[in-house]
Amino acid sequence: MRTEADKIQNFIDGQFIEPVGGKYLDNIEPATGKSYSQVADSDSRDVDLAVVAAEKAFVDWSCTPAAERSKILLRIADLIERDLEKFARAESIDTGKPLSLARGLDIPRAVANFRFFATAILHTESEAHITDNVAFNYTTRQPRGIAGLISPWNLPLYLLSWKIAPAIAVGNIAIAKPSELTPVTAYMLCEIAQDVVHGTGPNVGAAITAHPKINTISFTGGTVTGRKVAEACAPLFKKVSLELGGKNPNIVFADADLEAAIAGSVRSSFANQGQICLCGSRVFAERSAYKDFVDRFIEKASKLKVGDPLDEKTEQGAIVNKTQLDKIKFYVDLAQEEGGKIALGGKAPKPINDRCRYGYFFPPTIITDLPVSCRTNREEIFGPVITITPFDNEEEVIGYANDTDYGLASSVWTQNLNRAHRVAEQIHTGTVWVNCWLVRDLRVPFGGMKASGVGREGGEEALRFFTEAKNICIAK
Ligand code: TXE
Repeated sequence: MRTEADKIQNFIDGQFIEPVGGKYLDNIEPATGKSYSQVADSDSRDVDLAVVAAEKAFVDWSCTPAAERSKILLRIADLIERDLEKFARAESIDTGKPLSLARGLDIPRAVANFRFFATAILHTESEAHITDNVAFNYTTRQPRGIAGLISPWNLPLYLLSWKIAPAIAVGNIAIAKPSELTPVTAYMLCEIAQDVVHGTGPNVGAAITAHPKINTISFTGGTVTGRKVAEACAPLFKKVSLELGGKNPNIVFADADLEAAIAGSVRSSFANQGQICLCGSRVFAERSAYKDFVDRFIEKASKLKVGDPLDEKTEQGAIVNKTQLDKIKFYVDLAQEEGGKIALGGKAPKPINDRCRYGYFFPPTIITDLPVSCRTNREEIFGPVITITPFDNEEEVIGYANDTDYGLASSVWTQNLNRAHRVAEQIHTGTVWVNCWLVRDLRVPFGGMKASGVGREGGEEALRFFTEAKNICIAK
């Protein structure tokens, strides 16, 4: 097993190799602000090499029986699980997330992703359609070929495995491009899996989206980058899945179980320092419960322990890099200019400890008294900064919830079942959670509406995305 201290090379055709240009980027540990390894700064020449290797590998892999492919994926899951602690530690160091979160969520979920798709391919059904006395149709689903998988830094192995597992399960070859900010666990995964080309988005990501032989692109990242990916793929008619940003509403009605709503909302606001696309960054509380909700929410959030990600008691780790930290600070300043009141947090904390003196930390921050349509309430901050706004009735809050370019996820807290259905029906998001947050069944469709993306991942949707349907029509 590779360790986090290694020089991170590309993995092509079953071997670790130097990037063609011989260049490397510093890999910074967010908790310390210091470089602790080097990552290949590849370019289109490395992508070309990966494509040549992928074309060769596709010949055998696409013909490997499903039961064999399934066994290999299950073995990958077992190996990650065997080294769970090593993967979790590497993920925590690389991203700044609390070790407990990497151990409890990121890595187990990567294992689950491989197991899920390993077994899913054993239970698919083929379609047949009989056209009266005229013809008999059957539909085959073949692997598409080479899939380019571009993933972000917030949940590195979790999101990469969410793409790799279905892509290879159905017989494609995957070329992965992990975020240059968090390359380590993908590097560790190379010991057991496919082609990985490391480097920046403009150099490697763009080369993948432009390569004519990579006909399938699955991308998770920011909306601005998503637009560039879509622009690059459209003229080449690539099949594209885009999972982009969110500005997710979290609606608390006065009839909710407030204890549960507060615990769930604090979690959805600040998990992974608010750096999950599904985090609920706009909280709306019904006016009759508003004051009680805000007071108790602040009390609970103020107890979250910001600390060294490697400390077992830490609940809030470091922000991924300086750029992201500066972005968070910018929005906190903007919120105040827009009339907002900082009810909690708002300033970088004193040094956590000696090791983390130069790390990128920011505490849970709550902003109240902002107009619903201001920039702070419309733009994705992607950090531990949320707003809380009162509302008077259902119709009003549905309007607020939908008043954004994004449409990824939402949460609704109420004990009134009819209301839950009514509101869920009218919110424009790909996922609506009622009285919960981040409950994920791997079989359900996952993705966003509007500027939050195109297409769906998960379960059957992913198997369909990574295959090409062909109908064969035979006259009777
Ligand atoms: O993400 P990028 P960044 C949001 C969040 C954050 C903002 C920017 O708001 O502040 O995006 O973060 C690769 N062609 N999210 O800049 O750039 C890149 O190398 C092809 C939300 O880190 O979108 C990385 O592997 N690929 C989000 C991946 O795209 C390109 C998670 C994502 O990076 C590319 C992360 C290009 N031209 C950020 N440019 C979520 N929804 O989960 C970059 N990349």
